[in-house]
Amino acid sequence: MNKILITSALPYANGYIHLGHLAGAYLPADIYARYQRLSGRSVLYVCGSDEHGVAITISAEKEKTTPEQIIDKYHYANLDAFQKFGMSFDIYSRTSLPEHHTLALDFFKSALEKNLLAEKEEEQFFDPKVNMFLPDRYVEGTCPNCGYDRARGDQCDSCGAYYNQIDLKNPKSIISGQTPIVKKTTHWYFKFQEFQEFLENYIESNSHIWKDNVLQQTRSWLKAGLAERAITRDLTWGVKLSELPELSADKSAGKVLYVWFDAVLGYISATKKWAKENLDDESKFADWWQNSETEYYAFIGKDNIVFHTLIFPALLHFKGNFILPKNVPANEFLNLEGQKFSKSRNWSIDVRDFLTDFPDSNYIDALRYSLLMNLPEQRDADFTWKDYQAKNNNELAAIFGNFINRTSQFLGKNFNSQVPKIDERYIGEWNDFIKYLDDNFKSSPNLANSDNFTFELFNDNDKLVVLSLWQGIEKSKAFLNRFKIKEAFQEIMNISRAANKYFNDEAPWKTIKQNPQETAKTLYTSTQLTSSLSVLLSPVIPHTCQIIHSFISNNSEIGNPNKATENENFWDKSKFPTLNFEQHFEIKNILFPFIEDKTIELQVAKLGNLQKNNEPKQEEIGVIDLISIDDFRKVQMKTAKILEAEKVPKSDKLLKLQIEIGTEKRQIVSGIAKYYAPESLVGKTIAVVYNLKPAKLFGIESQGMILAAKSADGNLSILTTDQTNFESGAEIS
Ligand code: B3M
Ligand code: ZN
Repeated sequence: MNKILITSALPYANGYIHLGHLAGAYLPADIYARYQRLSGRSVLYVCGSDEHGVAITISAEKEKTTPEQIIDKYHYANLDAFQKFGMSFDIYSRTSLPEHHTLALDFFKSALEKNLLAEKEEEQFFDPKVNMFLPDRYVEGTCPNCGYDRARGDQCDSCGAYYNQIDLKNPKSIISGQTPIVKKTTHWYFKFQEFQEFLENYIESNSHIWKDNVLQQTRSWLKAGLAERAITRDLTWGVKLSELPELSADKSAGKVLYVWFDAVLGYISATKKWAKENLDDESKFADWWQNSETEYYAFIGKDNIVFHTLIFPALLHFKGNFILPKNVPANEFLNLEGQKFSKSRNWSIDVRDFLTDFPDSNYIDALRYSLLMNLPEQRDADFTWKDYQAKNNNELAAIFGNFINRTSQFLGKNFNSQVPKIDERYIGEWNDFIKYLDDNFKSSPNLANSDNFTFELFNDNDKLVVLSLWQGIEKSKAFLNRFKIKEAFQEIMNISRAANKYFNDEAPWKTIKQNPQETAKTLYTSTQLTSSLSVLLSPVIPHTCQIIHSFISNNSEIGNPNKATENENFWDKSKFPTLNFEQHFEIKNILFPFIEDKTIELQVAKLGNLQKNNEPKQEEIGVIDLISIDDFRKVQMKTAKILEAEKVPKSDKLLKLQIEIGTEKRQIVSGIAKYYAPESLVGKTIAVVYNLKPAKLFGIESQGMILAAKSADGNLSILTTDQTNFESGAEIS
């Protein structure tokens, strides 16, 4: 199978992403996606913001603003944080897009046509003071199951029970604080029970590969028996049923789809958007979702399990021709310094705050690494700053970085920073030894040994280190196939350990005096190990590996989306020697500088501290209003490349530009038509305001703004980068 479809749970655009989220559904999926791309598979990694649901309308009410403003604020902030953290999404979409609404309503319509929906009158809490029904989280009370006194309308956070809202004891409206009355309303129910047998078969046919925690929850739902579930709500925000002409207006008025019904379909609408933007053909989404050659993996946190193992599969199944998740590798929760993440107690680390304090890529990669090594794969895990420091200092710096910097420094002193030229037969022996291992031990890499292989040039150290390389690669693959991502990369780190030991045992600083040929071989091997490790660790520390690739002109990738290198298996190739003799090899940076105690202490002190820094006062000098650096930072600017430009019909001022910002594509409408011929703009690297709210100009959507200067005499010049081929997506500050 060569097509791997990966999704991560769509985060609500209702709050900033924190480290707990990363460890749950994002980092593992990104590592997996990068690994699969590096292994030569065709990967599509899809995510986006979940922009409906009552949590968002409640936030809007609390912040006295609109749901649109809430979702814009968090969508762009989270997208930016994800990009800086190194998430390699092929697309990060939004469920508020009209295309998504169309798709979700189409599923609803099909369910109606297939007689899978039942219309039922039911009793619901209603808040007479604000004249609205109170869905789900709009009401709090005492759990009918365990007595927890802050249970939500439909679910108890303490015991996990789901119940009928009106069974909640001592209900209170969270809007008015008053006790709601019970009133009748009509909703559509999905006949979930009709899928009981189908889902049982689906789950059991996958049970040998799914994680225990996922199976347990799913089976207990099946055991209790699936029941009808309401899939509409009385709300004004969401996918409105009134957009569906098939329903009579009086029935659909004031009704929206239940957020979970549309959210899971967000994966599909995002894929459609990707297909339209990248292949110019929306229907090509089917190559992924309606293709039995695709393996689909849905990464989520443990609170989303049944929505992905039962509800989503039921929807995919009834609609017809869709593939189902082959695995749903749900993680448990990450704690922070021994306690649950809590925004209200400021016991949290938002990714954007981390990035403000640690903007350099080595810190970001160290975060990825320490989160990985603490992934809550089997049970809840804990992130501590001390551990972050230890993982950076004792592992990334002391093992991986140290080996590479030693190799590079020794090469600088003794080999003119070039990969040493050695006896070709040594390379041949390396290749043959790998083939021997591949032929004999692939199914049991643990047992691999060199007993039956005849060496001519390899000494014991060479044998050991090449065996470690091979074993690390084979074992990592086996673990990754079972979604044991932490273990997979412990194996890769073991290669680093073996490489360090190799360098020590070979002691090139000694051999250089008596046996320079031996030294050359040691250093050749060490440069090759560096090169291999920079491929194998790319999924975890992509920024650093990209730097190494460029320093040593490695013709490799870091697992970013790149259709041009599809089918190239960099993972397996890194078993073999690939570097050229005398190619330049020089690592110019300390890859992972030490993190001092005081840096960490400062961060720990921030936790639980509810005092926000006062905004610096604005000073006034003359007529210029001075702004603080924080004000300036609110405007995010990035470099962008112009891919296409055309005149907007019937306007003599506007040009419509298609631009690329890193991996993202956008359209901007700009009032520069009088100053630039469209074709003269293509290929330029320009500056754009990245977090500007989209607007429509002449009915055309513009997603951002181009920076341009206008002189007193009315001349206009767009700002371009000084270096002509400067990359797009770079921060401007
Ligand atoms: N937005 C819940 C969450 O963020 C929800 C996931 C949707 S996945 C389709 O935890
Ligand atoms: Zn309870």
